[in-house]
Amino acid sequence: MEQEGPRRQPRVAIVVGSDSDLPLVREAYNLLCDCGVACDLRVASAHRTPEEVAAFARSATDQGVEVIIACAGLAAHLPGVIAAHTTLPVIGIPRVAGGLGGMDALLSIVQMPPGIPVACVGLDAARNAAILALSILALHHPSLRERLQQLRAEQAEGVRRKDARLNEMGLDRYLAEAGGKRGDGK
Ligand code: RP5
Repeated sequence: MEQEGPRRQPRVAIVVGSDSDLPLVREAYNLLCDCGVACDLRVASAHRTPEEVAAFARSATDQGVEVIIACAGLAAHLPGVIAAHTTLPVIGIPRVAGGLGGMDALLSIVQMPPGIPVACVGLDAARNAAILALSILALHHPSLRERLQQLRAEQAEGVRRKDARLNEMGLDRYLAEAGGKRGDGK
């Protein structure tokens, strides 16, 4: 028999290395809030405010946080440093910033040395970070499992709508109407 999940509200913390990362994580924040997840937002830098990062990560479990999303650009050690101070799952979002087009942040997050792993979504992939956090939370919060299924169903319906519209309008009219807005999966 399936076990009852905890009654408390699921909780995620989103940490950004700079306030310049905030526009990128807005979609993750909004999606999590829409799903009824309590979402703490912090600006804390692994190199500019290392003490705050460590204090946040060490206290996160006691604060009821179940998953941490950490976004940073350039030499993006924030997710790894947070993971060093907590056993909670940490999802890194490598942000495209600076002259290397995000490759620096991507490798900093994905290439964690053995022992302290972090999950890594694609470049700027804030929505995927939120969905992955929901999947982890859904292990103990059955209502989020249903919400994830609903999100997938809506996504699939969006693709079907586009397919029908394409076949109704033809390629040129479809592209003119879409005006470059493509690939959001909605
Ligand atoms: C990283 O450096 C931050 O996460 C940000 O993505 C990048 C640039 O920071 P700012 O110079 O905009 O504060 O630490």
